[in-house]
Amino acid sequence: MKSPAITRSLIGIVTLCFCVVPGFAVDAPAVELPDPLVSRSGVRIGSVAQWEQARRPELLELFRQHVYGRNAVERPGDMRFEVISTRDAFDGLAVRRQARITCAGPGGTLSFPLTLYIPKNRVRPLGCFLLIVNRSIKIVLEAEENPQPFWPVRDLVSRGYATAAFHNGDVAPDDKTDGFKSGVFGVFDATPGAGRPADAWGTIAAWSWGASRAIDYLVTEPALRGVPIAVAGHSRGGKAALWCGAQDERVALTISNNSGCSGAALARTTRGETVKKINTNFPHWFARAYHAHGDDVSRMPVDQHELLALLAPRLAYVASASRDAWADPDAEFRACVEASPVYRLYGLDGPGRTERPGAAQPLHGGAIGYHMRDGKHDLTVEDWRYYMDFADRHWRAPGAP
Ligand code: GTR
Repeated sequence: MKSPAITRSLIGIVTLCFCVVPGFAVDAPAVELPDPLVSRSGVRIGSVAQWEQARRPELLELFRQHVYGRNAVERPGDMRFEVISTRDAFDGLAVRRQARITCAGPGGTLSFPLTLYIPKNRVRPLGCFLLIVNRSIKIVLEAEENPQPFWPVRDLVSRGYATAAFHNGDVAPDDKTDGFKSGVFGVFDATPGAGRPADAWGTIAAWSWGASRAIDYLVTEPALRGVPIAVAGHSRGGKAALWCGAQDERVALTISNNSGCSGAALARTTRGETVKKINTNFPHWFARAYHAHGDDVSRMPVDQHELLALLAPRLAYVASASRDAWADPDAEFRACVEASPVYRLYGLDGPGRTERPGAAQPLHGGAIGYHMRDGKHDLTVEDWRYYMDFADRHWRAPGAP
């Protein structure tokens, strides 16, 4: 527990941040946020070693216990990859590989497809964007003949990036009536259905797990050797991308597109979707323990800026949309600001300023990228351009083509 003195000084600091920092709306609620650099026992974290050895594992564990749940399995012992087909795509701009990832567990077998495009215009791709697709599966299946802005593969490979995608429903169904019987739950959960522990993993964690299994395959692909991997997701897919990046340190850049509540948006300050609403509408997304926090989020031992902090010192990117009040752009941006002290431990900057920029003013100078896109809740070509600009800045060697 925090001592009263620490609590008082935290209130002071947070109040100062919320009321004095220019650009923060004065009507923003003056709430106390948990400090990513103060451990549960009240120890102030002042070094990378303390962060990595004590506080980071503590926060990961708190997110498991209280929010996303504990995975029933990490990398399964019995897992195999098959390349089903390889051919040219986009008029020879890229090679398309169709892979299949198969895992076996006590409840049977889970097998899901992964579609990968590798650009042919470079010796080595600049990076590889792995997208968790939470909309129509046609986005993946018809990426060439009926391309959607949600996954603009031609744009990505034209700029020298590899990109891969899988459909979330192939790993675990987005279905509150399923009772955790299908997909990865049916294969690996020891106690399916009603007997699940309060910290058993929810569906968001299952999709994050799927992204990590996709990375298991991607790192075996010779054309991607040494290539940095980004994990991206939109909305519920963005929540899953963040939880994947927080746990899986192979992820060099984690992209949250309009992830909102239980993604990048601070639970304590949101004026959009709340913990209570999300658990009522999507009771299968999180650990059952998370439901208990709906009535008083101020008692949660974590908030979402600490999820972003778990990505440090790796790159992070949070994007909002101007007409997406449900995801609350202010609460998303403020989480970036409040995660920054952890990046500073590594000598890195967060988004680089404390005032949320307006539309079309991307912040790409620090280790946490941010932009506001004019428009509604969506993942668009404009968003992707900003993600590639940010990746170019960090991954393209100076002076290189
Ligand atoms: C909404 C949900 C959000 C977000 C969104 C989406 O209905 O309230 O948290 O996840 O769905 O995934 O598009």
